Amino acid sequence: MSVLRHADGEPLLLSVDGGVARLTLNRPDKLNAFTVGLHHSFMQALDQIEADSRVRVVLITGAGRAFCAGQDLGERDVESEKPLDLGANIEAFYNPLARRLVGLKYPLVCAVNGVAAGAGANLALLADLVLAKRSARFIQSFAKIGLSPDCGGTWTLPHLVGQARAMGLALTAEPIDATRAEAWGMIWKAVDDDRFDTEVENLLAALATAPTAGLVEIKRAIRAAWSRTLDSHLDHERDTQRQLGLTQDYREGVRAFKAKRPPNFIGG
Ligand code: T3D
Repeated sequence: MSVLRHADGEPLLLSVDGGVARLTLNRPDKLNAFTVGLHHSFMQALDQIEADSRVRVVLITGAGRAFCAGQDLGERDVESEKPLDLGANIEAFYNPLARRLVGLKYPLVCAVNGVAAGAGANLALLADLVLAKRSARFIQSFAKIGLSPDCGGTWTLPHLVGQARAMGLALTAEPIDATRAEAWGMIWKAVDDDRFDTEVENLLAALATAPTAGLVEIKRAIRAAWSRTLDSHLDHERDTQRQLGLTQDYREGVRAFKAKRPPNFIGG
């Protein structure tokens, strides 16, 4: 395993092994809440991941009992008379982060190992696949502190669960547990706590040995669908299939099927 950065006190850990880039939010005492330092580390880690040709899938998870409690409120001096420009923080950190995560070429998996609140909840909802421990909760905490969801939450929530449920979650800040989040289509799977690590590893191993070029096009097409008509999307699907039909992995997949043997995909 190659550990690119892994030092005590680092707010974010990154390792790359077996095609999987693992990002671990690492401020467990503060439930992995976002600080400026964590944001900077995140951007550097994404630079490293994007430059690493070994990577075929990206994982984000949290250290300790939480996934992420959103913005570290300790960084906000609400006693000072000086006005706070939260928009500047969103512009500098959360929006670039959201855009980079959504734009990642390879499948992005979030393993929600515990509570995900505020921007932490919405960070998870940007992933292509979200697995959550059954004991985990998602909380749109913003309404409790006079804010409105960020990190894409007012976009992802209605797309994922519909307006009524999005409104309910955001206006009340009621926690939703992982079982219900799965039932509502907000996440891919709620997994029993004792099976969670195994399920996450199985999923990562499957994605890291899958025909990567195909997965890249699948996520691109599904994400692009939100802003396209069916008619133009049919053209996109034709072009994608033409391109994928030229890959070694397509030939390998069909050969393996015909030979009744497991495929050995190279990723392109
Ligand atoms: O400011 C901007 O830039 C705008 C952008 C905003 C984005 C946002 O994310 S706004 C929303 C911010 N997040 C929240 O409002 C969530 C606050 N946290 C909570 O509501 C609860 O902690 C949880 C429901 C997430 C978990 O509750 P519980 O009972 O399991 O844990 P706890 O005891 O509340 O927290 C444990 C520790 O983590 C505690 O520290 P301590 O007392 O042991 O030293 C707590 O203060 C700390 N912690 C939890 N969340 C945050 C935090 N510290 C700083 N910021 C946090 N967000």
